[in-house]
Amino acid sequence: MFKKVLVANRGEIALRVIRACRELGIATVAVHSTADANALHVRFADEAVCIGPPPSKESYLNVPQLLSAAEITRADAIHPGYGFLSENAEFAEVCENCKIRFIGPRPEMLRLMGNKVRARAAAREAGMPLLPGSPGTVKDPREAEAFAKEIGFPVILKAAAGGGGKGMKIVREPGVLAQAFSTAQAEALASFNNGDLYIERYVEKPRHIEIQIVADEHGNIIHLNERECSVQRRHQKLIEEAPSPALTPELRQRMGEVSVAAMKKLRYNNVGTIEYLLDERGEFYFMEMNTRIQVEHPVTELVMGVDLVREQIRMAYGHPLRFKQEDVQIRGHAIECRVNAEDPVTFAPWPGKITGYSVPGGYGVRVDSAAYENYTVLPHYDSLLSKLIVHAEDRETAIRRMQRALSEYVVEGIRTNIPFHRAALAEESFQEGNYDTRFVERLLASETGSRRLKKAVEETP
Ligand code: MV4
Repeated sequence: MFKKVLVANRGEIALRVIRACRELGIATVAVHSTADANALHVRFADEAVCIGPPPSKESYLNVPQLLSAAEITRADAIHPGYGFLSENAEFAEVCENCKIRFIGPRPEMLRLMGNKVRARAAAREAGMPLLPGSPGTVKDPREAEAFAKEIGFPVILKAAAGGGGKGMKIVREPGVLAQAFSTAQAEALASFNNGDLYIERYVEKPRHIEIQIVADEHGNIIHLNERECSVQRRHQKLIEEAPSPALTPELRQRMGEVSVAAMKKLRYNNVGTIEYLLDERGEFYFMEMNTRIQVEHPVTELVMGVDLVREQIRMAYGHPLRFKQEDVQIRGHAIECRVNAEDPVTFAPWPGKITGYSVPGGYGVRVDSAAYENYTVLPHYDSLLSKLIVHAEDRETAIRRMQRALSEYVVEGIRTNIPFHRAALAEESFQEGNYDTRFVERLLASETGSRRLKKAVEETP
């Protein structure tokens, strides 16, 4: 096994990786910015190296500093967590050139999935269903108009280098397509330094369903079923659950089988997630693939009984998968609420010092967090404070358990979105499992939703 892993991340995911390493008997190296000197990941690791000032560009994204830290401490692998350098093919390549194993897929795989046009073509060849759209990059507004005519309106323009919702433009009528093309191209160029666009039929009220893939270095590939991630605001997921209330056992099996067959064709390795849109007719379409461990991986861990980070590290070392598809099955239901340091009504980030802190616990409750009393939430990084995850025998019990856990959670000194979660879980559409990607928008616009949110804000100490 690896002797020492450097964790190129911070916050709860750095802790999550350090915990997995400790259980595997692997020594750990934390890296941190000057602002994170008192962070929990620094305290829980065996060693720590300061890699620069607070801005991510100069610390957690600083490749030379990270590699120096790995070399000085003689780490034999780097775990990138999520975000930061986790999907950066150049970083993965530099690691391998320095004889340090990158815990993730091969660099070519990161490169392939990082370009959404190439990923889409590869997905089609590998047999995954796609929405009607351009087979490659759309060069100019005239070509876009020709495709739109073929596909039919509404259509969506997406950036090849985008992903996670950045650089998308919905177009509902022919008259505004050329203008939308120019705007999307300019935005893509400014954000990603790549103005390439592609076009697809637009699905009005989709659900976001993603399939978890686990693939070893020997060609063994299985799926761990789906996560439902439709509760989002501005492409930031807020609540995830597994299994999805929208899937029948037949559809679940089909999505899993199509995904595994495609991953075998592409010779995918390590953990990954295939993101699908599910339309109102129950048809699913490949959107993109995430080549990293994801924030919401715990809901899969709880319902499938698999420690995903441990398996990820074992597979990166070269160990074969320890179970087959028929060995894993769904047990009960899990829900995750992302607790952010932000205003519960405006969603504006709310960094600051946590003056009082008490976490929920009890049967079926898991809290993945790097927060503690007197910890200061920094303005330099994302506002995820904690992931509150519950597991229960069925969905109704899981919702009740989450409501109970949310009511126990005390965070003083800063604002959090705990009141939002209380309002969301009280929604009839959520309780019925009858929601889509417009859920948050509808909650905030509705009389009952906004009243519940206001009440939850008042009732949250
Ligand atoms: C779409 C779509 C509708 N039709 N593509 C947003 C993130 C990116 N991964 C894909 N996204 C979408 N692509 C077509 N052809 C709607 C979205 C979308 C969305 C997807 C998943 C979860 C939340 C979303 C919120 C708005 C739009």
